[in-house]
Amino acid sequence: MKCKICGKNAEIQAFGMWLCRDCFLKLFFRRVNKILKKYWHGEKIWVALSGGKDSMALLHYLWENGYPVHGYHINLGIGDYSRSVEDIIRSYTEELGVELLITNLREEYGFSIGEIRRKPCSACGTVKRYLMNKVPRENGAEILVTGHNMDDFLEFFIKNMLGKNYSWSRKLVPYLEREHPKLLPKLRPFYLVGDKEIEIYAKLKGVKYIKENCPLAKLSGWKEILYEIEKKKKNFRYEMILSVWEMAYFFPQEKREIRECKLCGEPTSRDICSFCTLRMRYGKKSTG
Ligand code: Q46
Ligand code: ZN
Repeated sequence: MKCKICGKNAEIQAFGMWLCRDCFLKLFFRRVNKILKKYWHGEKIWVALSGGKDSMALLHYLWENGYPVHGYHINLGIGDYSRSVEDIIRSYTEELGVELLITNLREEYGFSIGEIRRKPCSACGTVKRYLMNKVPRENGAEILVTGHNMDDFLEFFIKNMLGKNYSWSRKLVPYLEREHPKLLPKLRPFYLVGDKEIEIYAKLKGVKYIKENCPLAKLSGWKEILYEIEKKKKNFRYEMILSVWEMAYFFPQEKREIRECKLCGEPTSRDICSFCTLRMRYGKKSTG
């Protein structure tokens, strides 16, 4: 096979065509850079690192392209899985020379996700939203960058439509502005690239990441369906995400008054934030 762009030998099938290594990397860069160029204006970046391919590939991309990047990881306390994740993040950030900050949920707040029997993923979401905003902000972050990718957003979009949670789709955009002085703006540079493209990028660049999924993860199967459609409709995912991006602004914005939690002072729409509620139930009672 010949590369569709330069005519050299092609070994990669991505972006709806056969490509050589260099042309693949150029196209990947173009899509990620499109988002960064539009929404990044020199702020200090903190990447939320889960240890998976997306966040680790993002860390590599930002590091290689000279962004002022720092890493933040939460050890969620999900048995051996969390130990392996922390090890790989520590060694990879050290290899790249990127500053890393880690919060150990059990040691610092007295509970872990592995101990929560009822809906651990919902508690995990609360913990991540809270700490990923609070800890980097307190350490000088001006923007929080996550590895959520095109396929994640397409999956969220389908689920929101089927569940009639239309207003949730308002958030399915590459950049979320600061809603409160204590809430970091959020940027998703992988908005225009999906699992497949990131996996190829990670392989070509030798990115280190954890291959197993979290043992508590339940896969919905929607991503496989998207890839099945793409076998028949070239560029389906890319065209779809461009529509979601435009469409998201038409959905009604959720009206919520943001105040400060009476216990910890972090932004919330209630008197006591969901994180403090979790902590009171499972962990240390102090607010320190
Ligand atoms: S939410 Fe659930 Fe994930 Fe948390 S407990 Fe594991 S699967 S890590 S994205
Ligand atoms: Zn609180």
